[in-house]
Amino acid sequence: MGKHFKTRLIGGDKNSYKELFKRHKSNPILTSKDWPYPANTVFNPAATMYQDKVLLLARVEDRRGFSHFTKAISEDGINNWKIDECPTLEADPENYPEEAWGIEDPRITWLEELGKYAVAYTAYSKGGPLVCMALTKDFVDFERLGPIMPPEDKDAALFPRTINGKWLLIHRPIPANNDPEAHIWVSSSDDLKYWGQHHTLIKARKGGWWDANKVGLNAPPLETPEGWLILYHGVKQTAGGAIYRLGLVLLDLEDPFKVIRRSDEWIFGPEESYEKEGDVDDVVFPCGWVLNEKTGEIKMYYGGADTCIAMATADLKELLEYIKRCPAEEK
Ligand code: BMA
Repeated sequence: MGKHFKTRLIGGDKNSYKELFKRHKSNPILTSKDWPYPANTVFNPAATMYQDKVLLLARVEDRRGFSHFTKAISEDGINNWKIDECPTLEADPENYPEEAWGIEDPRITWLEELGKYAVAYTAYSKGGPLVCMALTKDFVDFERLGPIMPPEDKDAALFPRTINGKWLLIHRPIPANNDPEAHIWVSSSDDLKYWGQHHTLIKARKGGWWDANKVGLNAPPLETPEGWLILYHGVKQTAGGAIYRLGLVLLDLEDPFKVIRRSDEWIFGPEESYEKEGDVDDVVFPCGWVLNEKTGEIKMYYGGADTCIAMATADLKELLEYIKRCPAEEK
């Protein structure tokens, strides 16, 4: 039996893959039709628990093509969303010129040590996308820290606690030398504003791989007893366009600069019509997941085809069993 056959996802039938994440039957759970004001699309939401409810910070694109964030709160994370009547966090190009063409793809991390939530997001500057950060206690008032990574850089999220005295940020710079390869990096900081110790963490593969040439973080790192669970996307360029799919990585708990395991196969990809057809076809793009500590259920919130918001659930134990069977990262 080949090496790959030992680690692949096997489903109940001999010819089906196992579904680690199961789509909710009422997907898409939120679309622009649910919005209290006109919007082109709502997608790529950040997610966190806030006052025992699920809070999504959705990316909302207007008809200029610019994005802002609006929060939606629900008790069960599926129904009865209470959506802000107007944008929750808007680009402010007069004071923050890097936000000239909007703000995109937020990721929320609760920072127990500061008693605040950190929102890492992409600002679309005239010099290209870059990473910005804002802090908030209530998702009403936001304290902007400004740009923390220069262009081109996006897909950033903070680890929830300091490790060896440092804050850690995952992000994805794009090389400026026309090199098509974009890898996931990790950097450290004492104060959340000035970053260093830059290190390539997860490299895009090459050739025929589903995650060849371009990878990026999706949901913020999830702390588990086995290590930090990382959800990332790979972008495969095909004759029919790009396909955005998701994979898993496990990082060492006390040294997150070290990859322990990485899935060879994608674990989730565009299959349903709301993932395959929209403003950008063939995209599943989560920016957040929430774990129910009691049941071990993870709710992953994602954008479908850059147009709507969908949700899929997984069992943390199953994800860990799977990733622990995956190959150790080759050096
Ligand atoms: C990425 C990000 C996402 C988007 C995806 C597919 O580069 O900009 O916001 O969902 O492309 O268009």
